[in-house]
Amino acid sequence: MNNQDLNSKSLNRRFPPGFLWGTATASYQIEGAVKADGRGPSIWDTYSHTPGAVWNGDTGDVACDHYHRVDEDLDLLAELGVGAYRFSVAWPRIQPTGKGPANQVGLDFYRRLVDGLRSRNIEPTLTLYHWDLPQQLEDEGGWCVRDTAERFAEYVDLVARSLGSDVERWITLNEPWCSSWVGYGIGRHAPGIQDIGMAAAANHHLLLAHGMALPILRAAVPSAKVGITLNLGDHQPGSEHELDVAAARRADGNLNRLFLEPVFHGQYPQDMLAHYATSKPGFSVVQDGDLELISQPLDFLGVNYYFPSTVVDASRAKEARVAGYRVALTEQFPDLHLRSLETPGRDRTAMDWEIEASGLTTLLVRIRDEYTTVPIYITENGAAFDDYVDPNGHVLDFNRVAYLQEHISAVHDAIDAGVNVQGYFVWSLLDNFEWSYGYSRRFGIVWVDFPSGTRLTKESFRWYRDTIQSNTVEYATSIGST
Ligand code: IFM
Repeated sequence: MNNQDLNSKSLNRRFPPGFLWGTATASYQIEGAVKADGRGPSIWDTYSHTPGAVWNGDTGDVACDHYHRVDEDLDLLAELGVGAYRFSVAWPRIQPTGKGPANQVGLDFYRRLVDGLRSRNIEPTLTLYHWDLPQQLEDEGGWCVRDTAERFAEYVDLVARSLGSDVERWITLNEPWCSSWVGYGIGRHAPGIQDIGMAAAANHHLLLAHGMALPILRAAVPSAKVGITLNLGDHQPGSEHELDVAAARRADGNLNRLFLEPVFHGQYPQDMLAHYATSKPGFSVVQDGDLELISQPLDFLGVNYYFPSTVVDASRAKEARVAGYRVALTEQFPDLHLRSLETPGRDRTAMDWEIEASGLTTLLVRIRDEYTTVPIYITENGAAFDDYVDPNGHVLDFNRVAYLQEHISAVHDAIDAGVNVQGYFVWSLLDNFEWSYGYSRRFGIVWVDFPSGTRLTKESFRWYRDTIQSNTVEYATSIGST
């Protein structure tokens, strides 16, 4: 198709009645108050206070001070008009050392949040683990040891009994790939360990924790809708060369199939088991019965999508350069023996992530075809840009509006293709602590002035509010003329 074949048309696309619109945050990224009311230290407190670990030496000590501004943030959610809010519970607020009885004051905070949501007709969607492992458990081996999965199950029981049926949806884990491979494999997240064998063991123990939590949640809250949130991507080979196709398959194995296959098919992918066979302890930690636990039925799958990837085999970087790509000089995971390509002409976010919404549609269709037909919620999608408050006091983040519009349209494309997507959550409500990037990357649809904590709604907030109200997304697309 050439340019003359293209007609630009504006379409309004309606979402199914009851489609759930939401927004998401996570405890360590917004709460602050790290020493308040008996909260214990987490691995992210330790990591962020390690010199050189986080940009500018930023920490989550204060963050958005959400712990003290929860009512103001609830009012923002009401103004936005969302049907659901996804937040996470900080394990060290509930069990300061990761074990033992519940710290009631910690539970009270989340009770107040849940009640505040319900009184505003917003459905709570609760993530039980968004990376803030109690430091004490890390000192005893962290996710590399089986015991942490057992401790997680006990913690889940405490939270489930306390908040019970007032929480609509329960998400066991957020992005276990990041906890395991980024936290233990390359050390760019807490606890900052660089050991591929430990990362593989953490991968399994995180999924085991998910599996152990499921019957506990179902027993404590029979009405609970329970799922897991995975960060997934669409990996394309830079060419049809068999080495590049194999490289894309390895990248897909590490990010996607190491999680989707055990959760939905009760097995780890054979090619990945072979790939990590010499990394110890690695997947040798898997015990009889674990995969049965991990693959118990779910009520939904949470999908976090941000960007697609194009890769070639590391040995073919030169050919890719000749073909016009910019090629990464190094890779996060040398053992995968691949190089990422920058697709010429594709825009990028402030995270340097390529913007390509069709990757989300491709991914969703593939999940339906290869893994599951349970309802899917896009539990995170959004973008960081170099926002600023203009002289009139506005944040006119039209680039974020465009990003959201394209990606919500891509979700609609998936629904049109028959994928059972039932909701979408923007990441994130607030600018917040973006892990090793500290406060240098802003994902919020609400600006946060970090020195004062003042909130200011951005243009994207108003655009998303209108989208929710109309239950449609308007977008300009190029459609081939016939
Ligand atoms: O900020 C994170 C979030 O905690 C997990 N998913 C990706 C987001 C953007 O990097």
